[in-house]
Amino acid sequence: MTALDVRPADLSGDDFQTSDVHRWVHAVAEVVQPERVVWCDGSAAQDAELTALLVEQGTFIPLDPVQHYHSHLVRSAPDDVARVEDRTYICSTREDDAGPTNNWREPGAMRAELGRVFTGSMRGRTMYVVPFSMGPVGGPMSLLGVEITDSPYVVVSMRVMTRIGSGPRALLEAGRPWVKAVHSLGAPLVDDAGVRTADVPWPSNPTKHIAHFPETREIWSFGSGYGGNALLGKKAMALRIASAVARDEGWLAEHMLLIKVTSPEGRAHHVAAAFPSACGKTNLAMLRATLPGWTVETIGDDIVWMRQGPDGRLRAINPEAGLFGVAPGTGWSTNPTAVEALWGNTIYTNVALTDDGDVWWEGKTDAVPEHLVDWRGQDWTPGSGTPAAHPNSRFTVPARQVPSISPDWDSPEGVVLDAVLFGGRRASNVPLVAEARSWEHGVFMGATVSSEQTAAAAESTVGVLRRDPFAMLPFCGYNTADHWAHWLRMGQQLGERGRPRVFAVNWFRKGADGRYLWPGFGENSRVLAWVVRRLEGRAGAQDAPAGLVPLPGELELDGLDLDERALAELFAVDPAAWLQEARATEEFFDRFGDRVPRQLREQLADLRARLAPAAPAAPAAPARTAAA
Ligand code: OXD
Ligand code: MN
Repeated sequence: MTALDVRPADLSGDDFQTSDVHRWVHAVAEVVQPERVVWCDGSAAQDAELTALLVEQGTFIPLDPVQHYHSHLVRSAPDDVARVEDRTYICSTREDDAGPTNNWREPGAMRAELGRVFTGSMRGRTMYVVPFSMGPVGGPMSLLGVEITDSPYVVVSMRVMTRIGSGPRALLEAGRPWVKAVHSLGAPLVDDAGVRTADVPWPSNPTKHIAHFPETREIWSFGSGYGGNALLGKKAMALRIASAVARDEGWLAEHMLLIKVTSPEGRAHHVAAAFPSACGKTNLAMLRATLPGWTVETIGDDIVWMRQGPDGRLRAINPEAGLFGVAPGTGWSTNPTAVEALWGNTIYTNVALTDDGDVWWEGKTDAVPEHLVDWRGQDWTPGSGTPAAHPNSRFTVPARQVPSISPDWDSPEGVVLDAVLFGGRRASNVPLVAEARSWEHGVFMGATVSSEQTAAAAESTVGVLRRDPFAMLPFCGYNTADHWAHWLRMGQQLGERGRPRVFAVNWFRKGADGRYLWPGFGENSRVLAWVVRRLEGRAGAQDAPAGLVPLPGELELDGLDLDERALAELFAVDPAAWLQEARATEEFFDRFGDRVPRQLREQLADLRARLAPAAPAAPAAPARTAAA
């Protein structure tokens, strides 16, 4: 190894020796008892060594180097394929600080449990120490972390997803604050009696714990090697821990994409958007505008950190350096930009392998290959009756490879944020687009993000709203109602001039025949154009129960095959259905008791008043003709 390579008993050779990091690494090593400790420097040479090791172990399958420069396929264990939300814990001192939508564990009890499972958990393995930065190294909005892991797959993935190496290390040595993250596969190679067993390509443990201690800024993850369970800079640190830090320090850490939208006149606006998982965030982040003259550039596809800048405006960064995207459904017809980003330097997990060393997943191409090796490593044909790629299979790729990446995607000071969108997968009620009437109404829109359950769920739950406030349900590191209060406080702190405008969007509304009314994908640029025109004061709106919707003629629809009836249905208001939704919202709010901010109860009362029979008639549908 090129970096320091020392035994736990000999950590004094490390140049972190006087720092908290050194003491912590030493203490962790004493518990997990690795065979050796390797400090990761982020260098290409170390990455090449680890890649060679992963190939040798059978974890990495090298892909055809002509079609896929420096790219590899990994197959996980079949029972370690996704985040484990039921094993994900928030360990705040008080249960109320975790709230009813998180799994709470009393910190002392959790530490005792973790002590049991982590003791000796790295026996026979190498313990890697990965200093990393979320956000540009040394940037005013960035945060440092150190992940300890016994998975080389995690190290090479962290090198793509975060900034690791000497830069963060120098800042740690200078005494900057940092987040402690410990990850173990829970698969020691040497047992209590000292007997060694052979390794497997994807080690893991049937028992899994993903524990967060927001008060001490610590993450302890055991038993899983997959994605958000193991790449601890992402959901665990950049959302769960960072959201709690942001609450304390007056900023925001959110589950959002971030784009730059430029109008035909060349004016740029930055837009962040929160959607629950699997609602097409990556597609919107890489949208190819169909509306002539408009362009969309990518800044981030999953996480946004926002802080008030020196000029009083809210500024935003993407704290990640890579994409950990869901492969199925990302294809030449739905997101060609993402597919183009995958020209090389990509780690594929749980996708299928073609006979000529290429990768494939459902939706990558319209034509389905005649024969594949599926994500389990078994022969597959179109008649197999099972997916070739796991539905949660992933690509891990550097963000700089995305062809639509904005030149300021890694600006340390971030970009000024002009608008925030909230969206869910809503077959009914929620119109294509509506602007919030006020900051409080915008927070209400975020707090009521939800998706209707589809036929994939049990029949009894079809149509039932699954709540996902701010799209943060599995990612908020504290009480969700306090998160709403924090957004209200941020609005006050930012003031009228500093805060972004807020919109709700819904690409998924269906007609009476069950078909989607809106084509989505590139055509969503028409909605972004209306949002931008609102920001510029150039588009009119009318009041509707959901918010301010486009005036007739103000949504640019030229060249779109959308009939009048579909357009009317995209904005139709069914007061009875909305009142039913308001009742469901009240029940949801009641779960949080008196922690729900008064302003959100007022917004709910306001919605009901707008739906009362005496309220003015529903707004006219935006007419088909373009205004611009
Ligand atoms: C993700 C998710 O992996 O939201 O980004 O689940
Ligand atoms: Mn996500």
